Amino acid sequence: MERTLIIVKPDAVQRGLIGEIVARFERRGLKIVGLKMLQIDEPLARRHYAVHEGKPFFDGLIRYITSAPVVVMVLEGKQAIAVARNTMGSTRPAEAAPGTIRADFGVEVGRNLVHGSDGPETAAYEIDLYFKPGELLTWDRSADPWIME
Ligand code: DAT
Ligand code: MG
Repeated sequence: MERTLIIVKPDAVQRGLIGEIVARFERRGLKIVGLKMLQIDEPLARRHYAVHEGKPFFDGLIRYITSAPVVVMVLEGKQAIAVARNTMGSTRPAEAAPGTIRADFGVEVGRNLVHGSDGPETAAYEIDLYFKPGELLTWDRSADPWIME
């Protein structure tokens, strides 16, 4: 089992797409084990996007992610990181596959609606940024045998 950190970004919250986006991950079969709404402040944004520091889009990225509330959640499942990433679609919505969140709701890389961890180490780092261990739930979902063999 893997866990991944998802952020429903400020543009998606402002556009009233929280439910739509959460539903897509839920329907896919990923299990929600943590979920909350918050507004990311600049220090947290800088820690989250530390790997992008110094890139030309960094300042705009920090302004964007701190500009309004977000919904953060931890999803669990087999290959949860890859499954969440392909539910989201490519970083650039214009190049994302139809049916993905970024393609269905976005056009620009700077307003791409959703974040998902890109690997196991990143996921562990990012989950720790937003959730205390006690905020993540271990629970049996009755639909699990109908989603996973
Ligand atoms: P992803 O969010 O798909 O993991 P990433 O980690 O490469 O993509 O970049 C983080 C975010 O930074 C991305 O969601 C949008 C923004 N970004 C990336 N490349 C960019 C670029 N060339 N111009 C503007 N924003 C960019
Ligand atoms: Mg990334």
